Amino acid sequence: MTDLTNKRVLIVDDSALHRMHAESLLKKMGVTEILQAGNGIEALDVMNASPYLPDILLVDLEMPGMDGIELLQQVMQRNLRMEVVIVSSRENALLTTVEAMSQTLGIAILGALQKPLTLERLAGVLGQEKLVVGTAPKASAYSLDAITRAIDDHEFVCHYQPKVTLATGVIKGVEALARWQHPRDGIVYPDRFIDAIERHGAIMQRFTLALLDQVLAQLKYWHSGGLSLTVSLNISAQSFADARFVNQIIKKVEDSGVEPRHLILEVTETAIMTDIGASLGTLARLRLKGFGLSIDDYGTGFASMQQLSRIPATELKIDRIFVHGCHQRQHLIIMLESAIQMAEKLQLSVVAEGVELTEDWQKLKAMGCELAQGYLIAKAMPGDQLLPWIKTESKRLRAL
Ligand code: G
Ligand code: G
Ligand code: MN
Repeated sequence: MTDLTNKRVLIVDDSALHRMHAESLLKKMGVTEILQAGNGIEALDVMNASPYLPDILLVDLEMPGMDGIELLQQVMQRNLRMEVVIVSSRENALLTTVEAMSQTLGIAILGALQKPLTLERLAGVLGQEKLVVGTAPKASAYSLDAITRAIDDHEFVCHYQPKVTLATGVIKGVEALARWQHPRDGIVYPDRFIDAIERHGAIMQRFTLALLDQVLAQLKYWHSGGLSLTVSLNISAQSFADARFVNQIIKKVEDSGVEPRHLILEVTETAIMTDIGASLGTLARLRLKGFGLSIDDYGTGFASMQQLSRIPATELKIDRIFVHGCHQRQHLIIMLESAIQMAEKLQLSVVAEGVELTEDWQKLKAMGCELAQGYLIAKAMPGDQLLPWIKTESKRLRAL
C-alpha cells in the first residue's frame, strides 16, 4: 500500500453518516488530514478556503445543490489537480460511465466504488496504480524553441510497444511511441511535450516525419533479420487533414523501399469524425497505396456503425477504458463483443488496448479478440531491446 500519511483527503457526500464511515476508514489507513463537504458547492468552498488543495477527492455522485459529476467538471475547468475516487450507491454501469467521462476530461481517477464502502476496496484503489496517468493537458515544462531544437538534434526517439495475437501469444507488430531523450532531464514522456507540439501544425509534421525516418530504418533492420513486423505510428488530427503532409509520408515510405503494408497509421476516432469528408479522401488514398490504417481510441468518439463501415480502415483499436477490468464487468463485455463482432463483419483486425490483467487477457481471448497490447505483454521499449524481449518472453506469452 502507498503511504497515505501525508495525503490530504476531501470527502464529499451529503450523508453525514457516510462521511463519518469514510473518515474512519481513512484514519485506519493512516490519513490524518481529512476535510469534509456536504455537496459540490461546499467542496469548492472548502478548497478555496484552505491554502492547499486536497490530494485526493472522495466524491459521491448524487447530492443536492451541486452533484458529483458537476463537481468533477468544475475541478477540471478550474484546472485543480487531484486524484479522484468516486463512491456511489448507483449501479455499476453508471459508475463506469462517470469513470470514463472523468478519464476523457483528463481527471486522474483512481476508481469508482459502490457503497457501502469497505476498508478493503478503498485501500485497494488508494494503493493501486492510477488507471489514467497524465492524460490531462498539463502545462508543458518545455518551450517550443527547446522542442524544435530537440527535433533537429534527433533527441526524440521511438520506443516500441508489442502487439500480440491472443490465440498464440505471437508478436504481430509494434506501436511506435515517442520519447524525448533529454540531455539533462533523462527520458521525457509525451504528456510533457505532445500538447505543445500539437498546437503547431508545422512542428508536428516535422516531428512525425523525423520519427517516420527512424521507424522505417528500424523496420528494415527487423525485416532483414527475418522478423516480419508491422509498425504503427500515431498521426495527429491536424496533420492528417493536410494532404501535402500525407503526400510526404507516402513519398518517404516509397523512397525507403519498405512495403506500405508494414506501416500502420493510427488516427483517433475523434480525428476522423471531426472532418469525415476530408478524412475519407485521405484514408482512401493511403489504402490505395497499401498502408495499414488504424482507428485509435475506438469507443471514445461517436462514430456510428454506418460511418465506420465507410472508413477504409484495416484495424480497430478498442480504447483501454473498455478493456481494463473487463473480466468482471458485464457492460464492458457487451461493448467489447459488439466491437469485435463489428470488426469481423467489416473485415478489420481488432486490437484491445491497455491489457494489464491475465484475467482480462483470457476473457478477450475467449471472446475471439484477435490482438492485444498493454503492460501485461510489455511496456514500450527501445528498438534494440525487442529481439531479446521476444527471446525471453515468448514462452510466457504462449502460456497465457
Ligand atoms: O506511452 P505514451 O505515454 O507514449 O503516449 C502518450 C500519448 O502520446 C498517447 O496518446 C500517444 O498516442 C501519444 N503519442 C506518443 N507518441 C506519439 C507520436 O509520435 N505522435 C503523436 N501524434 N502522438 C504520440
Ligand atoms: O492509443 P494511444 O496511442 O493513446 O495509446 C498509447 C498510450 O497507452 C501510451 O501512453 C502507452 O504507454 C499507454 N499504454 C500502453 N499499454 C498500457 C496499459 O496496459 N495500461 C495503461 N494504463 N496504459 C498503457
Ligand atoms: Mn495509438
